[in-house]
Amino acid sequence: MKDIKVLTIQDISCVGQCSLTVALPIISACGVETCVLPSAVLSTHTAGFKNFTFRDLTSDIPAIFNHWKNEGLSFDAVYTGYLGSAEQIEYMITLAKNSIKDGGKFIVDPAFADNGKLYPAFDLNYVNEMKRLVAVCDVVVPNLSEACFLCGIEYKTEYDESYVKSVVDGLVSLGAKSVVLTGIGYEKGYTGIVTFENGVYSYYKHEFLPNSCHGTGDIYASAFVGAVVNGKSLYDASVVAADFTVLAIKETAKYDNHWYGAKFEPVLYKLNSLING
Ligand code: PXL
Repeated sequence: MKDIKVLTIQDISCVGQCSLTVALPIISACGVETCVLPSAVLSTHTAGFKNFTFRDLTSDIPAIFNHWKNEGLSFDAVYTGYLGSAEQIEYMITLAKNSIKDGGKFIVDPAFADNGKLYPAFDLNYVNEMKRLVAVCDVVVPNLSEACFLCGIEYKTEYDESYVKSVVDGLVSLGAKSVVLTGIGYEKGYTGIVTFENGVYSYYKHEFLPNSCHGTGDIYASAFVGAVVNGKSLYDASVVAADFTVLAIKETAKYDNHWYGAKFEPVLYKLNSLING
């Protein structure tokens, strides 16, 4: 049996169904050990709650890395999401260099923007630093807003395939080896995923659900990581993650007032069969 260990670095939003409270159960449900490094602790996420607390954990990272180094710990995959500061990006670069096993994957969800806007905690300096992380990753998993900020391309809500190709090519020219670009829809009622791997562009079209929920990017990226470490190709993992995210959004629509996150928990048991058939 292969003893697979994934490390994910993201914030703990105590309430909000995003980041670590999503990644930990979802990646674990894929049957792999999930190690965590909290980048920050917030009372809630920042998308709709007011007066949230924020504790940046940047200063804890050197001692944590040092301990892991002394213990000889390394990981089959490292997945970064919402970080606590621009300074943490340098630490993530070091982690990628020193703590991923041979043949392991470094997966980066930039997690700093949506709907063409930066999340409140981030600025253009953070975007610039994130470009350095994209340059060393194996797979970048941005939404269109994040990809446009990273590439310096105007964010559009209506576009064609050549626009999307220019965005993917922009990420590749930053150094990303593979790209999984989420939330790309060309027709009313549909959205989808564009993947780029080994010179090949692919597209998976799926239903667009009108009840948009916060945290679905984290659900998507977590299911994607879980599928990748189970040996799925990037395209197949993208399909698993999209189908799982759709299930979670549909589940959320059954509740009248659940505005701050997506109810992935009732459908979590379906994830393993999406991966293993
Ligand atoms: O889902 C992305 C995310 C993660 N963490 C925090 C957030 C958000 C989105 O707003 O605020 C703290």
